[in-house]
Amino acid sequence: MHELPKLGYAFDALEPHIDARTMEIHLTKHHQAYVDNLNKALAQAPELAGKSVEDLLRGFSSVPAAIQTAVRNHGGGHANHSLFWDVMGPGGGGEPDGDLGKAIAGAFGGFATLQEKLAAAAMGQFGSGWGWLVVDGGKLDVIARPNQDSPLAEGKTPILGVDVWEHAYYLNYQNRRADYLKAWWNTIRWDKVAARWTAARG
Ligand code: MN3
Repeated sequence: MHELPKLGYAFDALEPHIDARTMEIHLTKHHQAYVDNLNKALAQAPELAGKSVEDLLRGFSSVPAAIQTAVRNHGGGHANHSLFWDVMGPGGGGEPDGDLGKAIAGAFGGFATLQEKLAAAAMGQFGSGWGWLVVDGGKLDVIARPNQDSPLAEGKTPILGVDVWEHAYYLNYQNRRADYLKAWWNTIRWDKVAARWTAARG
């Protein structure tokens, strides 16, 4: 059975950038629903028991057709949100340094350009979806994907992602997605992103 991850910080720890009420509803209602619906679907495929949600998505083409849509939506939702909570935290923000900082400079020219590209991708995502910084063939790239479509299902490894479903920001920002995106950078734990970058390169 898949389970909701423990948030490593309090619901109000990301204020004023993300408010406590949004965090609580987002984790305990939205994310919980993805977990519950994933478990419901997987009850029909006992051969997949014990696989991590990341492995399910990486091996998406071998998921039985009858539950592919559920794994894509709810498995994707579970994996995406688990990453999202992990790469944010109190004391976040600032700029990436070390190997990741160098890689960002090499791929995009600098951190400011990465911020512009990710904001543009996330703003350009019509309706619900995510903006992602991914590792694709060992290289960094910025993409947007609709709904809960996980980059893992197309062979890319996400190391940073921003949820642009309205449930992620509407209470505090209403229609101002750009303001939410700008504030979100202040929550990023670059040490967590750097660890994912190192792991993704093998
Ligand atoms: Mn969400």
